[in-house]
Amino acid sequence: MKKDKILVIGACGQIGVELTLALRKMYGDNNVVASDLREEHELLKGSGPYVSLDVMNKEMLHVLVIRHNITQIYLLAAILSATGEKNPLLAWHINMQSLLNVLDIAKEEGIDKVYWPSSIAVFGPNSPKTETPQHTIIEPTTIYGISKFAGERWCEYYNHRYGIDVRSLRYPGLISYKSAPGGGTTDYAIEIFHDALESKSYNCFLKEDTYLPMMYMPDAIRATIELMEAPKENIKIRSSYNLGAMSFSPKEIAAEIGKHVPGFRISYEPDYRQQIADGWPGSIDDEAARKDWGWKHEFDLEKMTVDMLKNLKK
Ligand code: NAD
Ligand code: AKB
Repeated sequence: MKKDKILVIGACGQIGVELTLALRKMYGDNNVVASDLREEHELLKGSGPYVSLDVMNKEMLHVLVIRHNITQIYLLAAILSATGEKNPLLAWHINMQSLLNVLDIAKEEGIDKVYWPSSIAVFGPNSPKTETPQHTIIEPTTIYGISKFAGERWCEYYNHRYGIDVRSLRYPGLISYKSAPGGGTTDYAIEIFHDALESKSYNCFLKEDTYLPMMYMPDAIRATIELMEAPKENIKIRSSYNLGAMSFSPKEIAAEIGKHVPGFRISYEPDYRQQIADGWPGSIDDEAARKDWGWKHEFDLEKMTVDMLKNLKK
């Protein structure tokens, strides 16, 4: 068992629940402190220490880090793309200040490693649409994307200037069944499974031919852990790594689900999230992640669909 003491901030969210449980398996239950604004998630209850924390309260965060002898911080608290467009100033404030609080405390307390996720939302309408490269035009048009891009620059700055070992991934849309998604544009690809099983029909808020990069949660958790476990010298990119697995449209995922749910029908009623999706890549080139620390995805659309349906039926 490893000696590190980890703090997960935003542990009750879509990624946080699964990541906390995975880290507890690796590092020991008591060595992973889960924290969130919300009440403790059902799946976390009884699995290890839980602290109620507002990451915007820097003093409280600082005390927590000292009191628990924290050596690694995973910052997952954020406002996602769709929710962010409803209150841009709040999204900017939370997404930036949470990161600055964590980076600054990491510097003051000599924290060993920091993890902070970015997103494919850093890309904008002027970036190449297919196989979007690691280094290219980055002109995000959503407040979420703007905050992620600024966050990447801060991560790289703290690494170059203060030597903080901060690591980051540009996650695609993540699909999972254990904890609910938190207000993103890619959430349709989760809702569609629930509605297919409940009512055999889904009304999609994106157009049928909207391609987006996606990933199944087990791949995302493994990528996060592999990135964080990789030797320091392998981590060449200190802003954030492109990360890919699959790319599909609503029409394609509906057809895949239809193979297992006879009679399933999809309809389309695009809303404000269509504009967000239109500015994002359709697929991602993650060559740097594959080369630097050996990233390899396991789940494609077919395999993910089978696994999602099997688990949601339980
Ligand atoms: P989520 O919304 O499901 O979870 C975020 C959690 O943070 C929530 O439990 C929320 O209560 C908590 N939180 C919010 N404000 C807080 C505060 N002030 N103090 C403490 N906790 C607070 O989000 P997620 O999908 O789990 O995403 C986690 C991270 O990964 C975010 O940075 C997000 O931008 C990034 N990301 C997610 C996806 C995805 O598809 N889920 C894709 C790309 C990037
Ligand atoms: C969102 O849709 O906002 C997230 C993301 C891709 O960052 N799922």
